[in-house]
Amino acid sequence: PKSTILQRGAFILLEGCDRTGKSTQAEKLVAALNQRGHQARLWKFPDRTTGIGQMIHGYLAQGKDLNDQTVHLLFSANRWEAMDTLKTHLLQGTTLVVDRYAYSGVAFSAAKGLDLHWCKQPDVGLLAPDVTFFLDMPIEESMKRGGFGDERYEKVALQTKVREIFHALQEPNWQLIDATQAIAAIHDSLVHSSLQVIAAAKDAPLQCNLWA
Ligand code: 2DT
Ligand code: MG
Repeated sequence: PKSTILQRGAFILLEGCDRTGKSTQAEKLVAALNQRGHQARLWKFPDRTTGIGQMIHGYLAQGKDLNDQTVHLLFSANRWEAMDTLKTHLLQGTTLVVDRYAYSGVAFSAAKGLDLHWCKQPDVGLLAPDVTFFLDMPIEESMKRGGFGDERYEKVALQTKVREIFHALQEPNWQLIDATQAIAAIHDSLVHSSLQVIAAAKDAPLQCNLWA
């Protein structure tokens, strides 16, 4: 009898500033991959459903004041507490489409004034994405999309700094996406690239070496 070797899923990350279309594209990408017979699921950071996630939500919704270092560590802990689940999904062959990750963690905290090197340390050794699609557009353009809401970080000056830091964090497996394109055009290129990434990742070991 033929033995079947389980092929792992890919870790596909979408990053970018607010209102660049990450969540829209992440949902559409999961649907398109499932339609093509790939098991795929969406994961979002921060995950506001956990105890740590609820503390983060209280802070973002402006109700609760915490110092910048504490919030930074909570966001990181919110990723660490998900690691076993994410690894299990990937090893069972499920591709994960992740909406924000440690790059958001560093970009927002460093934009508030924390040291960039310090910011990276708590996330060292997390699962590393197989690809990062960075949805990029000028902040003035994203503002035109109905403006920002009431959460703590939804301000032009901060988002402008965040965008600069994102650019400084770029790695070889990042793909820069012009987020001013039509939704369908961005979707098509994300599907195309994701299928290649899934094919390349399926026989590769999991990489638990972010920034290591
Ligand atoms: P959403 O609008 O996507 O829910 O994000 N953030 C996010 C951080 O400051 N650090 C992190 O580690 C992550 C994942 C980005 C809510 C805000 O939280 C910021 C916007
Ligand atoms: Mg938001």
